[in-house]
Amino acid sequence: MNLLSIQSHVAYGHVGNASAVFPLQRLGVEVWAINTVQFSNHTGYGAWRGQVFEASVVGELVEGIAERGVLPRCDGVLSGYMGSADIGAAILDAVARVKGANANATYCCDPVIGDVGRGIFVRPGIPEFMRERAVPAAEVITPNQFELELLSGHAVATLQDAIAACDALHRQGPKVILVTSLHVAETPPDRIDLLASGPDGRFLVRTPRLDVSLNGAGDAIAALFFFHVTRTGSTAQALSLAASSIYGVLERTEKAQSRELLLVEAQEEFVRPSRLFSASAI
Ligand code: PXL
Repeated sequence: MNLLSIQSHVAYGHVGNASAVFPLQRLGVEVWAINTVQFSNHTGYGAWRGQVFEASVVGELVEGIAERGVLPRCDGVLSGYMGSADIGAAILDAVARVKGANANATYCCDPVIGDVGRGIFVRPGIPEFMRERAVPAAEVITPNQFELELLSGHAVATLQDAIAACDALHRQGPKVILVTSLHVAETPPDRIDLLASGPDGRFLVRTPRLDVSLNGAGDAIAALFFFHVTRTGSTAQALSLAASSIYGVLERTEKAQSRELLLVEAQEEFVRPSRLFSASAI
């Protein structure tokens, strides 16, 4: 499988492409990585150095890849943290270009906007861009609970609310939705839910809640879910495998009390998760 991944990059630690690329490679994917920003570290530290790239860089790199004649072999595009709405537009141009070369290619948009507790952490214009342009262009989206609420305009307090919010987003285009972390009335305090909704149904995975405060887990889970759903065509299986792999990485990260995901140390989790959580139909 060949995937074009257009995301942020950090020199130190694991968010954006620095979180998504290695798990995909470990699973045998050829990743064509285009970086939208290059920062020293993720923005969750409060301070960072580096730059947001010009939007034209994305188009230029896609053009260079196209000149190699390989775009028809691109199976999908994955996007995450966009840096600016201009970059978002360049990403959608790249998606259109890939789909023009391979009609079977799909687009997975991780609508990175913010998180419960932290609020919005992207530049002004990005939330609107995600809602109005990126989500309608995507076959697969992977919002967290905060992003699900913001994109759908539905408050999500119960599982039924989450399902209604997903249905509202399905009506805008995406066939498959993964809600990467959900804590609703039904969720026991020591658990975390992941909800996936696709043509084969709606599924839930409930895992123990770990005591970690991290950035970048959503980026890795989006990449894993997109890979597995593309490979298997099964929303249920993709949810189970992506959730299990991330759980294994997070458990290892918690044990080590690391502030960054231990993606490299826990790499076996991508291939053979040490604990398999199966997805229940809901
Ligand atoms: O995990 C999302 C993300 C991606 N890219 C950068 C970030 C963050 C979250 O903090 O700072 C640069």
